[in-house]
Amino acid sequence: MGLVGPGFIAAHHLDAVRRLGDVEIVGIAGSSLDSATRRARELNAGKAYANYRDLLADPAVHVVHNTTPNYLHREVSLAALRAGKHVISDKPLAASVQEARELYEAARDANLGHVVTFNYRGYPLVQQARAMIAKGDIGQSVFVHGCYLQDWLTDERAYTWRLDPKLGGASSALGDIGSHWCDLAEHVTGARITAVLADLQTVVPQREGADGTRHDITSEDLASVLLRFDNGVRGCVTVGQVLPGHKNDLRLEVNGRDGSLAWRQEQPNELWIGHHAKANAVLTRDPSLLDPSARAYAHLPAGHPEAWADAFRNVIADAYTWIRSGAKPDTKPDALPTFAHGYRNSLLVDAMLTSHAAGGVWQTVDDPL
Ligand code: SOE
Repeated sequence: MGLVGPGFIAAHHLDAVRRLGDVEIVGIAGSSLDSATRRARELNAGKAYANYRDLLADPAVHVVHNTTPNYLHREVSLAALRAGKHVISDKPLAASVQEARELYEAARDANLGHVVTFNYRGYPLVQQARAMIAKGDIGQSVFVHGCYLQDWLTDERAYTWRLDPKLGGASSALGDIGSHWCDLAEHVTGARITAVLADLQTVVPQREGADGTRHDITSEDLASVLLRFDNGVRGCVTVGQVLPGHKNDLRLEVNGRDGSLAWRQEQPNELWIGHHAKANAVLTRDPSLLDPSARAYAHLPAGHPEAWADAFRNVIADAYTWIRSGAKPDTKPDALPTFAHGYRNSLLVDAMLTSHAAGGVWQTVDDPL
């Protein structure tokens, strides 16, 4: 494999690949040979390329991990596909719906592996919830709700390229982490969001970069969204990155006519099971108690501190399983998120932005897939 964009999330991609133990890390490309050389040494990531095109030209590289900033996702992933490389891209797939559609169609037509790392699918108890809902354990789903709350942007001196529409795309909180929640909600329930009503806010309208530059912020750092799913299911989600005390607090709850399931990323080894006519229960990540699809992801003992990294590893493992099987539509592991899911996700976020821009009205979600 080769990696382009050796920033924050690159270390997690490389860690996940190392956990597989059977994928060679050939090298990395960054914004310059100097930065690639420094990061290749820091990350123990093979050789450094002067630019990503040199990496794509290397016949030893068969799979490209795209961990560049959002505005470079289209350019790098498209070039990689055209060079005949399988692509594993961090989310979001692209900085806009138009770019996401172009990448999805290029990947679909290229017969290559194309993955977007919606890594929260990789937790065993997320797959357990998916399996239980699919088996009818909680009856017909009625309500899907939750949140994804963080506080790393609370301080107005916190500034990142994600907040610059030219670099991060038009959305911030929704595109960065609301995307994870929406992907998980659809994946776990098997239902699809058909309409959204969004109320967005920029709590911190001005920020000061590390260099003292003042930035006017136009993207949302707080969002409340009503959801309508197909088959009549309703939902709501709150997403924010300026909420003190919440570090990486993704929560998903599904209420059915016969029971409820709730999972929190900050307590990933527990799945709460609610009942109206008998005692509630908490399922722990004990492989002997799990559905086979969940047990396959339970590599580490329950409560192990590396649950986040192990979940990331699971998605990357499925990606290489798919690539090694020829990356055909019928050989894709069920839980593996592809460019199709990345494109779908961009349509959801775009509909939320459109809903809010129209004053907070119900906005249907295009469903071309
Ligand atoms: C910042 O919000 C961030 O690093 C996201 O970009 C990741 O996708 C998420 O998994 C954790 O938080």
